Amino acid sequence: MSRVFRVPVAPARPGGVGRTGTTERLPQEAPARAGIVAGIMSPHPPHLIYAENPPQNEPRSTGGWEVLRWAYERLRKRIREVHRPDVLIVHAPHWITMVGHHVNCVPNPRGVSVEPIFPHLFRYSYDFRSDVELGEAIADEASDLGLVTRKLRDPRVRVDYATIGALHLVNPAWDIPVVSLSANNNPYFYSDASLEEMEVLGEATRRAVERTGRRAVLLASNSLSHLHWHEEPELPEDMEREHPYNNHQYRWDMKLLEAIRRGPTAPLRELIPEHIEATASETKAGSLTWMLAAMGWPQIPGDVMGYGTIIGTGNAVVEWTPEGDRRA
Ligand code: 2X7
Ligand code: FE2
Repeated sequence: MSRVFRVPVAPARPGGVGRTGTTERLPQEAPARAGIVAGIMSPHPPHLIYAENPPQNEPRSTGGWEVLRWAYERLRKRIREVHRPDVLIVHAPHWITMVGHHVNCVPNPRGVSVEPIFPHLFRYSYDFRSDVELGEAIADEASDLGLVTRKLRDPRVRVDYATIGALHLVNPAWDIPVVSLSANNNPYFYSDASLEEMEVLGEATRRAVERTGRRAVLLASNSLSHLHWHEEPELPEDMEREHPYNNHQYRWDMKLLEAIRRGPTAPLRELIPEHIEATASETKAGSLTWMLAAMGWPQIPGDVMGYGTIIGTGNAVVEWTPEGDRRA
């Protein structure tokens, strides 16, 4: 059993991660380092899950958006074989809390998550374990640093589709415990109004991960350029209709992604708000800034594993590995 995780235990696969979050290492493996071992930009559009036809999602499809889904397939392998985290910490733009930063401290969230605009694509039954001890530690550290925070305890609150979407796409087995953070956001905020607070939330996250000795992977669950069609093709996965909303949006996504690929991350501090201003980017909700801040704005490039549009919005799967530990 992992030395840090304390929820009830279910059988674990050799060298893998058990249903309720236990991690069994193969005997020859070196002990895993604690801390934030990777940050992933993990976009959540419901189309990606719809296209995959997992058993948890009711609607059925004939596929679509393969290039992004193949990027997620490669990422899943890296999560299992290289990062091997105790916990996934996800910040998601569609759990909007107008007052304060909320942390889901419900031990076993379960229910059906429905995408309100695309309910015909996403009606997903979820059932997962929270790492409550770490969630509470993040909320406490954030509070100590001056943020308004709240620990969600009500199991009746439905988990939003951006949290479920990113978690499914990164780990469809759902066998790694989760900490889910809300986006303290307001549609009337200016484009970069909440980003400063995300630096603080990032710092609080890092402190809590280190204090509790977790090995954590962070997920920034956001799309990039965010203008999208208001009409859907009759077959939602008709790829003939899928392309960038316009070239301006696409060029700005490429500008951001080229800077990410070049590294280091520090210049992104200025570029992210400019990209938001130019493209109505979903990074406005702060997920990406939170994640990079938690990693201490590392001096490394990000690995852009894939990019594609979804109803015209820009989406990239990107991995940062702060230790520079890119085995396999
Ligand atoms: O939430 C989303 C998104 N971010 C992008 C595209 C389509 C649907 O939902
Ligand atoms: Fe979204």
